[in-house]
Amino acid sequence: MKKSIVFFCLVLLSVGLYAEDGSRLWLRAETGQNATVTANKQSATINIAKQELESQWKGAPVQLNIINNKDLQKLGKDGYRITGNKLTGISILATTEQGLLYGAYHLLRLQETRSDAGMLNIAESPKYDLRILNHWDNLNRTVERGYAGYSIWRWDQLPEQISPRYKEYARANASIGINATVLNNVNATPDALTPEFFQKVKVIADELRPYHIKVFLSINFSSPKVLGGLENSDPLNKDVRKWWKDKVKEIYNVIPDFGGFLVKANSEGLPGPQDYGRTHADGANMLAEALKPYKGIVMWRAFVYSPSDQDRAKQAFNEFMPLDGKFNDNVIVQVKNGPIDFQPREPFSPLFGAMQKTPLMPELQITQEYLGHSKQLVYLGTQWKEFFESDTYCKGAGSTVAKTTDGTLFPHKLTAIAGVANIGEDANWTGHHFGQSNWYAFGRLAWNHELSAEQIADEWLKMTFTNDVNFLTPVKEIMMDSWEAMVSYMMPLGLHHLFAWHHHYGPEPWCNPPGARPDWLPSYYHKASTFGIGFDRTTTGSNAVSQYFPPLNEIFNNIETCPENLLLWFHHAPWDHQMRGGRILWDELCYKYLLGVNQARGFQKKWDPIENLIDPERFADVQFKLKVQTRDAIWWKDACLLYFQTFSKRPIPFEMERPIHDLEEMKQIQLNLEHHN
Ligand code: GCV
Repeated sequence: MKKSIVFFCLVLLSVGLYAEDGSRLWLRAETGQNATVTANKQSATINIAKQELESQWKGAPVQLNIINNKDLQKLGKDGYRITGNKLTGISILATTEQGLLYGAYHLLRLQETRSDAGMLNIAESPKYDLRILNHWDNLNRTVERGYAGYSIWRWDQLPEQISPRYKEYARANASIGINATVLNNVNATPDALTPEFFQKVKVIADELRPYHIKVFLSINFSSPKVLGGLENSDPLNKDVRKWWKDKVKEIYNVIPDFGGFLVKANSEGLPGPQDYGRTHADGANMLAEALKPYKGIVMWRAFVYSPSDQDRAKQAFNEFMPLDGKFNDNVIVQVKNGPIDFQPREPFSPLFGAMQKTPLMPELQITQEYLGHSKQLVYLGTQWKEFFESDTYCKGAGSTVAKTTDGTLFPHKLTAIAGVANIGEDANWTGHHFGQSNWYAFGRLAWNHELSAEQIADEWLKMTFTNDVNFLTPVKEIMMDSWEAMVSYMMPLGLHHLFAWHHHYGPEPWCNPPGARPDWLPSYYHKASTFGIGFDRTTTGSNAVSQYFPPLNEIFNNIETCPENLLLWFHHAPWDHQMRGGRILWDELCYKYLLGVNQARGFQKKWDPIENLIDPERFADVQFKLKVQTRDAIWWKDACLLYFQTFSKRPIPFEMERPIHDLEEMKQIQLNLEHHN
């Protein structure tokens, strides 16, 4: 009797211990190893590196040494060397404490991915100096375009109460090399600059500091007027300039290693220097001057457009190119990967490569605003690799976007990259278990954009789930195909912005509510007519192609040479346009939508057989979401094809699956997803 109770308790305990909610992310190594680890210096950061290794490393003793020699200096302040062998002993060497921390996480990653055998001789340094997350978290804890619950920043409890999540967040970021974070939404309120708020920020900064993560804030350009009671917020007004200097001093008194400001100005209705007839450079330089004595920086966003006759895709380039070279040296211009807005597929923004006298930092979107929210499995490593490897031709062939921003082609003082975070209070942090892979991939690519998307997926799967090859092979295939599949069932061939305007999840190519801004409506982008479909950005259209360097401008301009995956981005093509594979455009469009749907179905087929290889909780969660993904892929296909068919007036090719919905039925769907949440 007693024995059975003990057994029952043990079962309960093990279920409790191993219940899987995804909260441990990719940091699931066994603890309690008691490895021998020594260090030649002490600090909070080195102690973390030591403790991580002591509790997880299963090999011979590890030495952590700070050494200042030329070889290590070449690796920069975040770089490190790992030498030795897990059977005889390992040395991690760096010039700084953070170098040792990154080296420790590297060694543990090798162990967890079974790559730690043999003699190690590793030298690493990051491609970008600043690897920063942008949280679009509001002070009331809602998250703009966030799909993982409320903000992890508990502003209501701070500064008194400290959530254990802050440390876990810092640890996860440090483990992939992320070294900075912007805590609040770029759609910022002046309240983020009050003394009370700084006390809350200070507590978070104190929690993140040992993990070498710097804290930044987004600011509202009107703060001097709204918060300070000044007459205006004109950047050339000396009272305004003084207000910012005083404000910055106040921040640094509380947080001495504060990073600086992220600014969205004169964009989507937010205030900015243009309200006073000044330029973006005037605004950015005013803030840069205030931050300079403290080594703070300004990240000024180039995401600007306004409803006008000018193609939205051209506007940022036209506004920022004349300002090239006019920014202070502690300003960096933050540019979204594409010229519109994180669409499923965009060409790279033409500012990359063109703006040569100003450092630019790419902004990627980790949160899946336009890529299925946290309902769909879409691995973005492949999308970001396409972006990094795109050739701008600014200095001849091979001038990739990566090289224009990482200091290779233009040696600026600052190099940086930002990712819009997908993190929230959900137990699994990102809403979808596979959303974690995008957070992970952002960190790894920010460290080294030359890693392949496949290697990153492989690492993440091994650390997050299992090293079992029967799991890894099919699931890696799902991840590697997932982005392109989603492009196919949502917006193939360069189509973009076909979303319902308020929630950006489902299809509404017909969307046209009274009084809406034209440049927020799908018809502005797809321009479907009885003649054809697509946005004419050629020399005879909006001429956006001219913003790219030769020969790319000519390649994009010519319908015969334009890559077919961007055809309808650059061309308004007739429905019977002959595609390279032999089909006419309409048939190809039908084929692509169906291909995407079939791939989504394939993901379900690949997922189900791995049931016994991982825990039942995460298996079932992902299985359920893959069902939703396939269902919604069919919704996208039917809605778009039935709608575009009203223009093409052609049949769905007879050998292809027929729509299972009616257009009117599709138009009735109203998702109850909050705008901006
Ligand atoms: C933070 C898009 C999003 C907005 C976002 C904006 C931006 O328009 O829909 O929610 O606002 O981009 O990047 O500033």
